[in-house]
Amino acid sequence: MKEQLQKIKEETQEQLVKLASSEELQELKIRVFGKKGTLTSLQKQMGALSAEERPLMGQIINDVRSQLEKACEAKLKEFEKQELEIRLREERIDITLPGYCLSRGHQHPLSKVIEEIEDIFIGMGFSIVEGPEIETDYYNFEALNLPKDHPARDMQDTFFITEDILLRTQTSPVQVRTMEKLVPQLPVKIIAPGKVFRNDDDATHSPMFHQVEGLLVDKGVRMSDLKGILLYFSRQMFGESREIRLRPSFFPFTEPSAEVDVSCMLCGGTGCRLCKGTGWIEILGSGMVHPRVLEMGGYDPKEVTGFAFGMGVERIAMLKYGIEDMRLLYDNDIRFLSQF
Ligand code: 2NL
Repeated sequence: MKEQLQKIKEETQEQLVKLASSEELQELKIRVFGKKGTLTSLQKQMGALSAEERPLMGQIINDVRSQLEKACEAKLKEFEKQELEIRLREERIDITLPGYCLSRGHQHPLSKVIEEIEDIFIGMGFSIVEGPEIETDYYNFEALNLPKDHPARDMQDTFFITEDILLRTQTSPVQVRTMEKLVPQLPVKIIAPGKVFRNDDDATHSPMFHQVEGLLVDKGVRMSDLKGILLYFSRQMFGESREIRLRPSFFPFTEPSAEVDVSCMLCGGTGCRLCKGTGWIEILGSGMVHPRVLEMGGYDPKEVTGFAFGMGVERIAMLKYGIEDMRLLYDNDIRFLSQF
């Protein structure tokens, strides 16, 4: 038995040296100390020994067992250290590597233009007001002096939801609502930006587009105030050297009415493809608020006067950035949008 024990000890020590991993060590431990392991089997044979031999043999086997266990333990520590070193080497994070470039989002060109317009008018003391996109016939037409038989009320231009409810065709209803709220306070000095809806869709029209309207109501407001404010706006928006001109026009909600041209931002007024040789580009519609509209807002047209104007944001954005096709503003092609 002693010889057998010696053999187990030597074999185990030999194998221990050759081990390549902690998994192999685990297998070896099972082969030696396991239920059917070599050392365990030897201990089981002790029953065949005499009563005198048994304690002595037991002692020797236990000594060998504890020696081998210690050796295994040492080997395990060695493997663990090795494996940790490998992992540290393989998983090391190089904090000097450059980071990934995150692509930052940015504003849509239309949002930028709306904010720019707002900022210019905020600088002149105007407040920003917003209102519902779904409106009543009253606020969208009636209160703006659009008689029942006016062509602008036609089904062809307006998205009706019911006979009395519709998608607003301009942001003027917001301004009427604001007058109602503020009356008799003065001045009413507001900018109303937002989405508007008209029933047409082609290369130059979208069924939804954006408008910014402005309204100033106070005692003694004159056409020259309108012209001064629009000249300042045009120069802020399109450059200090711009000039403007007012052309007589017609809107049901203003009298007199004027369309406003700005000297061409491409050629400076000498005539080019953009201004079709005229040197001027139309940017907005305006006028003195019609007395009936003031009345509908609750103000007395004998006491106060006002001017108003409205511009299409898409048109302003296209002129400012030289965009040729309005549909580019709605296609959401990031290659186009990221240029602004
Ligand atoms: C255009 C012309 C315009 C107005 C809008 C307005 C609003 C009130 C009273 C009177 Cl509450 N007028 N708005 C006035 C003149 C022109 O828009 O071509 N827009 C794109």
